[in-house]
Amino acid sequence: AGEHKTASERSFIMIKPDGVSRQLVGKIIDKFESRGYKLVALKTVTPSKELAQEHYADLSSRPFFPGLVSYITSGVPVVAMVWEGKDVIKQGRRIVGATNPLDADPGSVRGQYAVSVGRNLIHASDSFDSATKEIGLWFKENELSQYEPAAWGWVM
Ligand code: RTP
Repeated sequence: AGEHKTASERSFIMIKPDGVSRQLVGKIIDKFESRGYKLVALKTVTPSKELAQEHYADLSSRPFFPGLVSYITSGVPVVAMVWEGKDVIKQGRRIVGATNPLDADPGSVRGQYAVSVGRNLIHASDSFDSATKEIGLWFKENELSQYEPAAWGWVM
């Protein structure tokens, strides 16, 4: 379990269309940036139905799947990001909070800004395997930046 907990661990984080519409992008990015994580990639994407279905393929048999796909493909862009750093997959899930915002810690993104599971603002990879799959689905290799943040030695 420890082998991926290095400074090079990466997670795919996506601000969903409600986060963009509600102009919460800066506040959300700040939580990752000020924790010390390194921004590796960021872009807006207006997802196609195919991309949304592929991203949520594991949930395709769930009753909320069609509603989830329409939410993600509302026509408002999402902000797709890759963040890197120590334990970022698990810590990213904590920053985001529980799936149902009513169960989310008040200091988390969902606990601070949302009340509805169907409009829960943000996605974070839930494992090393999903992070690898999702980064590959949303980004090309040459969209992932390689650099050393100035503060990296002080925070990681
Ligand atoms: P995400 O993948 O977006 O980070 O969310 P999650 O792991 O916390 O939750 P997951 O179970 O994977 O569900 C994915 C997204 O589907 C929507 N959902 N709606 N109406 C419902 O009961 C319901 N349940 C899940 C949410 O947008 C959830 O984030």
